[in-house]
Amino acid sequence: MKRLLTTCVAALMLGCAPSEVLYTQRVTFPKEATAEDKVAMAARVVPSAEQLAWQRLELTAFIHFGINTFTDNEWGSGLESPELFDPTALDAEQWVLTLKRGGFKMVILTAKHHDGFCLWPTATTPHSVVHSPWREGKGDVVRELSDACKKHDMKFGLYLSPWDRNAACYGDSPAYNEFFIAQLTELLTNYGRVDEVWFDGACGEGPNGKRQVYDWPSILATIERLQPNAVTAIMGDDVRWVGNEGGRGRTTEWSVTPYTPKSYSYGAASNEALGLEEMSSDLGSRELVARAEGLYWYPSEVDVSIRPGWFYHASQDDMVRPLANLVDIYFSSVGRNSVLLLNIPPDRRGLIHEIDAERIASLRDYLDSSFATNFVRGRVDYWRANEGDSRVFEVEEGAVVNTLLLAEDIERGQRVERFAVEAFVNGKWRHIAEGTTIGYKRLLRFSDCRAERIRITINECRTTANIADVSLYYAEPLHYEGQRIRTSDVATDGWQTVGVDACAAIDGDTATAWHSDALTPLTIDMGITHNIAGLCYAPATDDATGTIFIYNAYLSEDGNEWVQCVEAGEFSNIKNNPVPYYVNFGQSYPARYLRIEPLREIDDRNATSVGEIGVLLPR
Ligand code: FUL
Repeated sequence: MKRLLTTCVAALMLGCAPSEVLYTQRVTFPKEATAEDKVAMAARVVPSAEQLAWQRLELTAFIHFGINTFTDNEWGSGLESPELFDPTALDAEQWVLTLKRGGFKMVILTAKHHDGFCLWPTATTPHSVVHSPWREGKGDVVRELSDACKKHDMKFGLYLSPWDRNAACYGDSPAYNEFFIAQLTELLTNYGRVDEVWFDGACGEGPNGKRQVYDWPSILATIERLQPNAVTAIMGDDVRWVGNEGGRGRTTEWSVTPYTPKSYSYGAASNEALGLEEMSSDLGSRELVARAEGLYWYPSEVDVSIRPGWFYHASQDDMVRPLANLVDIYFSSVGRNSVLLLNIPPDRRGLIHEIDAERIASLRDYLDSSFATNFVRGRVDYWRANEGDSRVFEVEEGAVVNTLLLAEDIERGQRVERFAVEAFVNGKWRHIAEGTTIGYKRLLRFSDCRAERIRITINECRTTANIADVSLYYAEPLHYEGQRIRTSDVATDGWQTVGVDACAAIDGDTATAWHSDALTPLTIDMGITHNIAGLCYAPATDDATGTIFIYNAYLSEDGNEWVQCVEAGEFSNIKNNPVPYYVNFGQSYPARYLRIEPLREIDDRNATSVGEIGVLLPR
């Protein structure tokens, strides 16, 4: 975490204009600054040393592991018994070695998720591994993972959920702040070096829930005191959430942005004044910079899971992302000026599942072979490029290329706003690609091309740009036919909806959806009786309005007498991660009819939508 340096740092650096002034991590505009002045200053905001080291990791891994692994939930209620936590073969070295094989440089563990269960023997609450049967209550997952990281030279980070559904003091703001800081202090004191601290912004309390006012200045000061080299993510001020959990960075991704960290006292007001949210498509254009009062180096982190859920669910073993999808995610995260934070959740044994392990190893092999040979001949940099400048690069004779890598020297700021790429083929220049921002790294894919030369033109930039890398590669095209998403174990042909016309909810296609402008129950008649052990709910993909958050579910054999199989169930993280949810009832029931009754919509709107609803059979 780099402190808020309000002062500017004069830097005399190789290749820089002698008087070039750089602003580390933050700049506040003088009152009289014009739009042009602001853009010129934007070009000189640079990362802190910690942010730069973090950016260079490129591939980092999340480990979501905890009580949810044993209850099959995505968000625990906080009422789970610690007795449930009992991995049979936990081996943190297997995690680290598997991730190393995949090329990951850091691993971030959910030391505490929203359910409040602590994976280390904390003195702050009995709700921890101490009261679990695992290693007879003497185990410590944080210790085992930090030891494995040290042994195998892997960086180590911690996720500590601010929202805590178990802590009795949550909502009593001073008491919980003290409790939270005590937990943080244990984690940052007892396990050696910590490189990233991840504070999730999620909170599902709803309008009548507990309201906690976090003491962010004290929380961030604790990290600064105990782990000054760590970056703080999401609610912290070093690393910004990209704004989705689907693996997508923006094609225009500015690390220099007026978007203010939410943990700052003035963050909410400043973002509101500019109309900014983490999800906004524009976080750094000239227009925005002109309206801002200051800027931050606040780079994007793309967090996404290798499976639909963040926690391991055996029912998702056949939904591990295929290689082609992981490669697309790599190109749309690392290749779009972001760090990829890929979640690989250990199973109930406490091991990374064989399928996930194989998948990340093949990702590594694919990336290694794709980026093994750079076909640009001679110098591969382009220093001091001004607006409108072009430079030609020679390509190895006979090489077929389809991937371009560009990188700015971000130690001198992020400057390029628009560029074009041409290839000289058969005696003619051909336009092959174009883009907006570059930043730390930009990867562009284009059709196979036997270029003799390529020409890079910087069409627009904030000031003289410094391109540190221009490389060309050949990456084997992969065919991705889309992941098969199973939403029902029973074929839905012949099903009907009762009372409402909602065939889009049972047509076997998650891309079509049924929408209602009220909290409307949906009843399905499956035509014949099956033994039903669970349900699947896929949210609408065309419009999130109406996505169910809390619901009841009922089954019936005859459509008159109903058994309630879920009471106030929760599709926990569906707002951030709108994927199909699979709910096991814990027992099976003979039923011909299924009814889902929405109780709360994700944003408390009076609406319901269903992309697809299906049933699960006993396994
Ligand atoms: C979200 C959480 O609610 C999910 O459970 C997960 O931890 C993800 C990384 O962040 O906001």
